[in-house]
Amino acid sequence: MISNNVLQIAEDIKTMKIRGAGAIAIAAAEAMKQAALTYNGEKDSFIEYIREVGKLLLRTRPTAVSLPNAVFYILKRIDSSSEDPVKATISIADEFISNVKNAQLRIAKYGSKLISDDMVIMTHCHSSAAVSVLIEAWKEGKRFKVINTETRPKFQGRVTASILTKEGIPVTHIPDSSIRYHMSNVDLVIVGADTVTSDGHLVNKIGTSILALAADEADVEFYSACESIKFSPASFAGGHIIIEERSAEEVLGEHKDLLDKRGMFVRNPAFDFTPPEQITGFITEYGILPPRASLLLIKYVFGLSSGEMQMRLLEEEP
Ligand code: RI2
Repeated sequence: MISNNVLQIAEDIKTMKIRGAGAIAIAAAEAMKQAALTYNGEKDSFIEYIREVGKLLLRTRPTAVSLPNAVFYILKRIDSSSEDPVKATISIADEFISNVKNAQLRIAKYGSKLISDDMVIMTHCHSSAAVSVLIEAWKEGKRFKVINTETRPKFQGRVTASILTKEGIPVTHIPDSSIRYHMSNVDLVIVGADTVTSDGHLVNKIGTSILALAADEADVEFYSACESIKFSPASFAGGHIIIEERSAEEVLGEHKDLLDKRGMFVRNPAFDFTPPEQITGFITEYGILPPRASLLLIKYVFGLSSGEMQMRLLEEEP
């Protein structure tokens, strides 16, 4: 039986109490570590148990690849470790979490090089990677302004506005629908990433593709700040990216009685695709890569066969 603290982390990811592609990967690794720490079954059954925990985590949210990448990082290494699998899970999970945190620090440094004084930088939703770039540049003494979208329907832009203003960074908070209106005043766009495919498509919070389109039209550079765990090895093996479709209630808020009207439908996809042609680069812990280098990064970090391995486990019945 899966322990309560592990079930709780899975529930928190599902309900978006823990959110953001990086944060859910770290939470998944932490859940697997907790599963090992609280395991009291037969030694021989542990591998089966930890795979079940992995599958439970994989079912929480479908789009951000950082989550399966966290789970597979741990499962793959337990299989090849000579250490006792319970102990190995704990140390591998710690290693994963520390790698992600180091990656975030490096991304902040690389990204900050793109920023100079007096720039106006637009961002969307709340991405801890994008925010860390802005904060690093500010701490280095650069002085710029940020325009940030509120990001309906869950308003994660408010989190961004609150973090940036706490650092002293001036923020203009705008409705998503005014992105194109403001683009003529913008010098640079930096967003996060939930998934990057092997051919360089960016999957990120719904509305990102509108931002990229408007930036392209206005000849503004568009970057996505993302750790290598946001790149999808499965996309190279023919895996499809599933776009999470969320509830109608989230869109309607206090007007959910509208749902009772005949002929009334609501759609609420949480992410969209931005094509590589509209992306200037990905700010990763390995440097700033053009979208066409995505497959190279996947090969370097995961190995080309990892996509098929991931897909096999994903296809297994729970
Ligand atoms: P970091 C978020 O998704 C946003 O789409 C954001 O750009 C992305 O995760 C990456 O976030 P959600 O969890 O890892 O709010 O950069 O649906 O924090």
